[in-house]
Amino acid sequence: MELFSYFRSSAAYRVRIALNLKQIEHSIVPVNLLNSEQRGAEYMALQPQGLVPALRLADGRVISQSTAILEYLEAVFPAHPLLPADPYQAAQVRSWANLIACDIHPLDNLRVLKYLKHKLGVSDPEKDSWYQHWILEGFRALESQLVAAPYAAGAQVTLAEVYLVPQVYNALRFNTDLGEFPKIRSIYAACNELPAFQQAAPEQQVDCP
Ligand SMILES: N[C@@H](CCC(=O)N[C@@H](CS)C(=O)NCC(=O)O)C(=O)O
Repeated sequence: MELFSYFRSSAAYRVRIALNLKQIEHSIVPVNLLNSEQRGAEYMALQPQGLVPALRLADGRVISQSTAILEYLEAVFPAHPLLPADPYQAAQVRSWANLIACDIHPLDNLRVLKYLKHKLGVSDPEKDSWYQHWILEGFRALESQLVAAPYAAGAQVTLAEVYLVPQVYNALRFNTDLGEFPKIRSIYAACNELPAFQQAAPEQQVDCP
């Protein structure tokens, strides 16, 4: 299978982590967001929203939306499960993943930041403040719920880390002060000790300059 990815896309980063954790053979096809390749006719034919990631299966079928891709991988490759067996704990993990995927990430997406800057005339410092605001608000709610022993839900790496690590990476890239989040910082550090996370990092991607 092929993952259409951009090295700094946190939605693609989620899928790269899961592919590595599940040890699924795949190749990465870079889509350069800064050159607007995601809006080119070739890519739009695969993913009509013009967003990465998209996963092309060996038979040519395509899945878009990182959450749908992750659910597909979990269903087809159940080894190295990314959800706890207990239904309540699984719901908690999904809740944390959704907090990031639905309530933080879309507000800080490239197209939103471009709209703020180019259509609404927001200055760079104001744009950065917007970016950090939504991360801090989401992380405050998340921090109070996490177990962090050593991972979000306990001893098992789950979808919580698949969503959290890319979001923390982005927060740090935009100089967000994470001092008030000791659990989030320790989970991030613990995950970055694992080869699956190390190999999925933006710096390891073929399209990283
Ligand atoms: N909900 C989508 C979000 C995908 C998304 O926002 N991708 C970003 C990169 S993280 C993107 O392609 N942005 C291109 C743009 O904004 O033009 C998913 O989870 O796959």
